[in-house]
Amino acid sequence: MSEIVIYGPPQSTFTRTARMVCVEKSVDYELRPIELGSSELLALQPFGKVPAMRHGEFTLYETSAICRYIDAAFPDPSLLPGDKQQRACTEQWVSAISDYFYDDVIRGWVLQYIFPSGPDGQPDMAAIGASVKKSRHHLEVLNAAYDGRDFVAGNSLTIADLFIAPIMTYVGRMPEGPEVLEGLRHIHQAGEAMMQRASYTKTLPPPPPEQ
Ligand SMILES: N[C@@H](CCC(=O)N[C@@H](CS)C(=O)NCC(=O)O)C(=O)O
Repeated sequence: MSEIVIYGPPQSTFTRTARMVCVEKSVDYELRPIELGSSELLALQPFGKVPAMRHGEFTLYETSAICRYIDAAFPDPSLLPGDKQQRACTEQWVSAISDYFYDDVIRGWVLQYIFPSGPDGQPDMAAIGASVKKSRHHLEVLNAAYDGRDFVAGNSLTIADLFIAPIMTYVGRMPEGPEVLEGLRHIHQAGEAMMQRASYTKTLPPPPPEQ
C-alpha cells in the first residue's frame, strides 16, 4: 500500500502539483480518482475541490498545505528554500499562480474550450480573448521573474515551479498558446528544463479527446 494517497483526477492542475511533489521527494503515492460533488470528496475536502491527501489517519486539503506537509514529512531534497527571501518569493509565486494564473489561464481560457459556454454550445471566443490577454500579461511577469534561471524563486527547484508547470502544459496545448508565448524566452528555457524532469513526464495529463 502506498504511503500517501492523493485524491483527484489526472487532468487537475492542482492535483498534478501535489503528485509532482511526491515524485520529486521519491515518495510512494497512489493517485485515487474521486468524483467531484461526491460525499466521499466532501468528507475529505468540505469545499468540494481537489486535491485532498491522506497519510495514514491524517487527511489534508489545499494544495499549498499538502505540498508543504509532504515536503516536511519526507527527507530531502527540500522544496522550500532555507533563505528567507527565496522562501518568501516561493510563497509569492504559489499565491500568484493559485489566484491570477488559475483564474485567467485555466478558468477563463482552458475550461472555456472544455466546457463551452457560448452560443450553440461553442466556446465563447470573446471571453477567451479577454482571458488570453490577461494571461499574456501574467506570463510576461513570470518571464521577467525567471531572469534566465531555470527556477522561479532562486537557483533550485521549489514548490512554486511545481505550481507553474501544470498550468504551462495547458497553455502549450491551447490554439492560442504559441502566440501567447511568443518572445517569452525565459519561460521557454525554464519550460525545457522542467520537461526533462521525471515529475513532469510521469504526471502528464491525458491528451484532450479528439473532436
Ligand atoms: N484552493 C484549492 C483550489 C483547488 C481547485 O480549484 N481545484 C480544481 C481542480 S484543478 C477543482 O477542484 N475544480 C472543481 C470545481 O471547482 O468544482 C487548492 O489549492 O487546493
